Amino acid sequence: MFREELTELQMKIQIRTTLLVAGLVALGYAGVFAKSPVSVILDTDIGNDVDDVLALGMLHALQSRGACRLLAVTVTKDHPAAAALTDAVNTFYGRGDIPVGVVSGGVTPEVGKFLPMVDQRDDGKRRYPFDLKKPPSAVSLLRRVLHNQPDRSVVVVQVGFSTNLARLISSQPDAESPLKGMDLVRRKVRLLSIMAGAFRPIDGHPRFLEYNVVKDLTHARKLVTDWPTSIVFSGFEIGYAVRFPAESIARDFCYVAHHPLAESYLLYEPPPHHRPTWDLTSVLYAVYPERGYFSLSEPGRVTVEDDGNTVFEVRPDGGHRYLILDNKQIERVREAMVHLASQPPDRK
Ligand SMILES: [Ca+2]
Repeated sequence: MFREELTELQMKIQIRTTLLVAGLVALGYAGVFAKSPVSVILDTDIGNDVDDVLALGMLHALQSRGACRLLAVTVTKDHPAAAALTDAVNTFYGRGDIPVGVVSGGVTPEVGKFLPMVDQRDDGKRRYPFDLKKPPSAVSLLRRVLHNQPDRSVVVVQVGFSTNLARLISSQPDAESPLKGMDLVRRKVRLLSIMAGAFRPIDGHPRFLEYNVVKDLTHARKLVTDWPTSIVFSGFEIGYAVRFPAESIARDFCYVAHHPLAESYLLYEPPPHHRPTWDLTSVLYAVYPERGYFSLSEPGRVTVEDDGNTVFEVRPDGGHRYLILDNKQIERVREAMVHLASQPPDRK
């Protein structure tokens, strides 16, 4: 039948049917690719290098995009302003209710280059408001949060020292959970995405002692040996190969007069400085493992030697892998990080 011969009614029916089918196809298409948000816990030494602050900002952008849910942040830098700045950044992104836990007897108690900015005031008002009172211990908070999550659902991102997570797997049943820490992690955690170690030569040096490992060597060795889930390592060489462009700090964060990410960056090292993106890589992999930003090594086991050197041995049954990057991926990763780190908070 020719189109001109259709009655008006037939035309309407045909159009509505076409729209209905197109709608159902679109829904089905979206359904195939829809993914529920990744539940993330960030464990960070925020206050030492500045990549932790950018990594936290990225997690907020990813949460705004529905890609993840930040359940808690635990801190391994043993200075009170580290938790305060974490809460201030969370508050900046409209999520000051995310719980923050702190280490006791941890390493790097010095205040560092940018934590003091959390106490700045403009005309008597806090530049970066926060309302953190007395934060709980990191291990208690980790136990509480994990206990309340569905089994095998949580991705832990560790971008500092191993103090909190090594203590977590040694923890005993308590008011937060009837499980021992090891069993709690085995039951609730799906993956540990960790910035630690080095798996390729750095500037020609085959043996490179990476900061996160050597600063708390005892707990790093314990974690790498005993942690009961898969671990994906972002070695020093990965973030070292992807520099955050100083131009982005100057250009992309100006949507507010004072931005905690940009200000931390500038206080850490004045421009023009293209900071390596170590901690950001572990966040990007944790939330978007399937997007090809990184390649993965074969499965194997990492061991931490007495001096902190990390050695990877291929083993088909090993639960450890490390990230690999080629030149094309470097550009994609950098672009994703720039967009995510500089994404404005949700409008309320
Ligand atoms: Ca860090």
